[in-house]
Amino acid sequence: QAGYRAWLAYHPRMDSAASKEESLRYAWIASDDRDDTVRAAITEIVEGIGTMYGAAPRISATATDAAGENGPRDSEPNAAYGAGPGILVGTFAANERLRDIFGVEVAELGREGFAIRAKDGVTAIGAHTPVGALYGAFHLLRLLATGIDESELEIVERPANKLRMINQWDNIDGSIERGYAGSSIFYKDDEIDFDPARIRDYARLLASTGINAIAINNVNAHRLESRFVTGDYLPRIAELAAIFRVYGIRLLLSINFAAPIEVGGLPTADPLDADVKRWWRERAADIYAAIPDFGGFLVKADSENRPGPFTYGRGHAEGANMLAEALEAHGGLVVWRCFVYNCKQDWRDRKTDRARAAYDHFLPLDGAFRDNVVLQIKNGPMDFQVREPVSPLLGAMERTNQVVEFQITQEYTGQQRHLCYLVPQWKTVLDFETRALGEASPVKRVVDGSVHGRALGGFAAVSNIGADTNWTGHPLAQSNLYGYGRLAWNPELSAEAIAEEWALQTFGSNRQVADAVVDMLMDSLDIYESYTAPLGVGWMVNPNHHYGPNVDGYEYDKWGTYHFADRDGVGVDRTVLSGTGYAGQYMGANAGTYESFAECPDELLLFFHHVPYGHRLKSGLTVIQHIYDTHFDGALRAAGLAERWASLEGLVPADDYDEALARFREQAEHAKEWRDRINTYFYRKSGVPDERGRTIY
Ligand code: BDP
Repeated sequence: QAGYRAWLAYHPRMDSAASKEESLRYAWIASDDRDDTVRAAITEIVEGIGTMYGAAPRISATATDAAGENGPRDSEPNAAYGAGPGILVGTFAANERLRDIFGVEVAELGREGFAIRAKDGVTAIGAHTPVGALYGAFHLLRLLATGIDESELEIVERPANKLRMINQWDNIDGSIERGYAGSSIFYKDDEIDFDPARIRDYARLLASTGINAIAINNVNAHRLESRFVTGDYLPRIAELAAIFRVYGIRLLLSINFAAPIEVGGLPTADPLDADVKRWWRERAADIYAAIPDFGGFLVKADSENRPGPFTYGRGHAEGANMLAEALEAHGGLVVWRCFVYNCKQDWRDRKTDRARAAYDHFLPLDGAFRDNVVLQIKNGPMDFQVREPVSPLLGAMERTNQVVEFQITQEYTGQQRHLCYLVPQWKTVLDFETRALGEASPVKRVVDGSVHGRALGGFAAVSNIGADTNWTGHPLAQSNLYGYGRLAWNPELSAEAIAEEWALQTFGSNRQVADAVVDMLMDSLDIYESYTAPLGVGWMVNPNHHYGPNVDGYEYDKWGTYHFADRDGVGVDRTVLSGTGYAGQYMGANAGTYESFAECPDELLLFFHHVPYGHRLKSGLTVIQHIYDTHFDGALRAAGLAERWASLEGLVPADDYDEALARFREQAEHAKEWRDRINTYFYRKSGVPDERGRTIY
């Protein structure tokens, strides 16, 4: 099936004559490196160029071989090397020829960067490390697949972020928490059970975008998953780590904070208890014996009924530091999540505000965490809604490593049945000016470490893949996984440029297809937002599974997710003056902007303020009319997506076409349901008719 190859499809170039000519430019490929990662790079290039141009480069002997120093090594004759145009790939240390070509600039590349230079017929990809060379290979293939095949190239790239991580929410029973693309590719029936070829293909997809870390089990680690840190499971986990290692991806495990009790038979999991500390040190030693480059632990503690240090009257710093000490000697990290809030709060207590929780819990701990601890902070203060303000915790801690956490899996954004390209949302977050240090402290600079001079930082995100042949269910949802990796590597890339890269690589170089797909992707977030919860208020979804409209589904529940709609108005008063005080958590002028009724941006108005239905937005519309208009409009535009997709029949692979068309049709129907439920609800509450006289049931 077409979707399986995703953006590594390496479609044949359209014009076969031109294609033939191009292939002559890559007659051979050579490297003096012999490790698995550079070999993987070579394999990828051979396959990619072979499929795109119809003629694969010959794996040639190298410069050194040609000089006869090492004797014949590969079966290929030496004559190919240097004789015509070809590709050199590898590390500077191993390849004298690459050192000659690149000279002095190479120092800037860091551990994961690469340089590409095409000149005089030779395309050279050089890096300090094998994984840098691999990233360079994928980059060259991306350029070729998107139609950039200059005979002269001069490229230097290095990732903006150190940590570029994926979190799998996969459970050992084979299910995936918030997974919308089939069952797990890692587990089945309470066993670690995988097809190595599929894991390798996942690693290729991830590495091609620059992902360098993966936590392979759900942050909610339960009984069997708690045992992952013990000997029983380590051999299989080590096999997984070995596959990912070739692609420069370090493996992490989500741990259960209570594992010393549940697995270790200790009476306590108190982080200050000597036996508990020893138990974790022993686990770390076992893990590193099996997986020498193990990445570390991802921890969800004291959150949504998961155990944590609070049970013992200890704080998050004490909990995280205890684990960090166990991993430190081995070079491991503790990635500690800040998604900590009281999930049993009461709507009658208007001073308890879930939005405040991460900041209230963690800000006082700034500077208290060890150097190998990274805090993982969700992009917004609530939970991956289509629209939320940016978490005020990002940037507020000056002496603490932080990564931003996104959700690629579309839990609240249509569950991969609706189209919702999330890259524009992530861009909004990354470009948000935190004002941590005056005017030049956007989130992207906070998490890359540069604002506060932190050595460690980056991105984490919840994966959207499963065992479905096309990985993501909705074929176009692949763009979110691709886009996440690309942004983690370079947050300056535009959402549109990423969409275009993705479309060209995935569907081939037909411009009509690429343009249509890019336009649909770029419209999709706004369309989705239009027919769902309005103006930043969020949460009007069915409880538990979170799919489909249910305006009051969570309204009188304990989860702290309210809209407070009554006959007069709607929205949550989070001001300092009269509300929960959340607006005051922002730095500098941001606090005032959100506090003020007049200055608060329209799209977040109901997140910060409880306003009358007749309140006039900056757009000129009243709140109630905005709700009606966006919902009518959103449903129409959702139907339009189905039509736009239908215009591509015969131009995209049939499997993808059918799979997506069925989903677009469902989306169009479902958007009408959203429209009618939301509009009817607010019409009944407010009694205000639609100015434009449309029927509201
Ligand atoms: C929420 C999900 C829940 C996760 C939680 C988390 O509904 O399944 O466990 O996030 O991030 O979005 O821990």
